Amino acid sequence: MTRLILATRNAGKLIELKAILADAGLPHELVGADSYPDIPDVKETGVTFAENALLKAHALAEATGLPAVADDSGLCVDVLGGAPGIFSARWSGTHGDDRANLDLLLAQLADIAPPHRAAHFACAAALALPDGTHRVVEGRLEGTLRTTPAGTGGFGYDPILQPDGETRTCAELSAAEKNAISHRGKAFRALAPVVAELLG
Ligand code: ITT
Repeated sequence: MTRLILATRNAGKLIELKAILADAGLPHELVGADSYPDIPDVKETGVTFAENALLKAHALAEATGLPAVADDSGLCVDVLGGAPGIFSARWSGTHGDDRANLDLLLAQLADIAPPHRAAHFACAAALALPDGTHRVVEGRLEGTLRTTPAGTGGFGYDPILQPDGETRTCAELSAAEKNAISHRGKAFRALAPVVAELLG
């Protein structure tokens, strides 16, 4: 069975990726980057989700000699011109402090009324092979930002993003419900046939 490395150190993402790729029927052994603790973190120097996803996937494929998939994702708020965008994980200054990131965003939007709180999650999903071959695809989840968090599921900004057509936030959906409509679900379901084509 071909081993496929999932180039993420975000525990919430890793859980979603494993479920999405397993549901897509990929016959590969899926291993998180934490199985390779000696590999240094990749600097996310790209200016788009696609560039950063490719940086992460290539770095891990080169370091391990195995095919790697990565995502770069974030929340894009219309009234902020698409921010936090690629800075979503470190919006408050501390990388990965989900609660501080969410609180800062809510404070910044405190005076913005519901009709102007449109936002979307975006995800670029990349596959890189040790020989340098790569592919990247993208997915989105459109919605509106709540004024107060609700729900305990998911991670990151899930408690404040209410998908269009839903009455619940992403953090109030089950894992399967979120994966069925999410930016990450859409991107990795599009990447799965590409993985199958390139890796067999
Ligand atoms: P890796 O780079 O190791 O994968 P990371 O958390 O740094 O982990 P990103 O650079 O892609 O990942 O940043 C993604 C951030 O965007 C994440 O920390 C959340 O704040 C937000 N985000 C992305 N997808 C999300 C989702 O499905 N639900 C809620 N927030 C999400």
